[in-house]
Amino acid sequence: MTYPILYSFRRCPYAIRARLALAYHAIDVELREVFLKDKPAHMLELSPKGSVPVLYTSSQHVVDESLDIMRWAEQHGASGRPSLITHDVDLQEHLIARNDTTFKHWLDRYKYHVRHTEHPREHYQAKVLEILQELDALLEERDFLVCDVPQLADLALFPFVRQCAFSDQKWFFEHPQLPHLQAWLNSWLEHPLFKHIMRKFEPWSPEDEPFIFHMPKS
Ligand SMILES: N[C@@H](CCC(=O)N[C@@H](CS)C(=O)NCC(=O)O)C(=O)O
Repeated sequence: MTYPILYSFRRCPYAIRARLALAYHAIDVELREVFLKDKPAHMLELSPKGSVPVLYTSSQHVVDESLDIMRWAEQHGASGRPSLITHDVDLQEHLIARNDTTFKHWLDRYKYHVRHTEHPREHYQAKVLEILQELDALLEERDFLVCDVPQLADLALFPFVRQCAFSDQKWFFEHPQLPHLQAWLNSWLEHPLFKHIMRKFEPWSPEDEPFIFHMPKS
């Protein structure tokens, strides 16, 4: 049996969302952990832009955008779990697009404020807070961002909210205006699928035996 190959980097939020979607749909992959400073030649042949994650499917298609990998997983699921695209697609698209543009922009400046001296750290923190508060307001009404069951938007945003929270855990987890988002983040951090996909692996090299990363089947 041939498995799709996934070039991934454990801590990358884009790779985390891709691995989460693959795990949710119980799709086993040949995992190749990438050392970003020394990217494998095969990965660069497949996708010269050089970002992770990259999925090389068993039918030899290259999927090199994390959201496309998530959508590919929707089509190739083996878990019998419900689709992640059943509710309010417009809201999901809006949340994901804003996450990947505006939120990511301010998150990078908040995390690396030492390099972005145009504004003090508090300015960047206030910018991320505006969006975090909007997410919190959504969660006041329901268990997940879009409805009462997990959707693609939850999996897609979670690694970025996690990164933001971990930039200053005390500030995030004690912030009085983010109670619902704190609970939502905690439930993802404790989720067995997240724990599974965050296992640590050595960077792959071409001499290695294929490592098949099996996803939980129920
Ligand atoms: N739009 C891409 C972004 C992926 C991305 O930027 N990944 C980062 C790691 S978190 C990367 O590979 N950067 C290239 C590098 O660091 O050399 C996606 O959604 O897959």
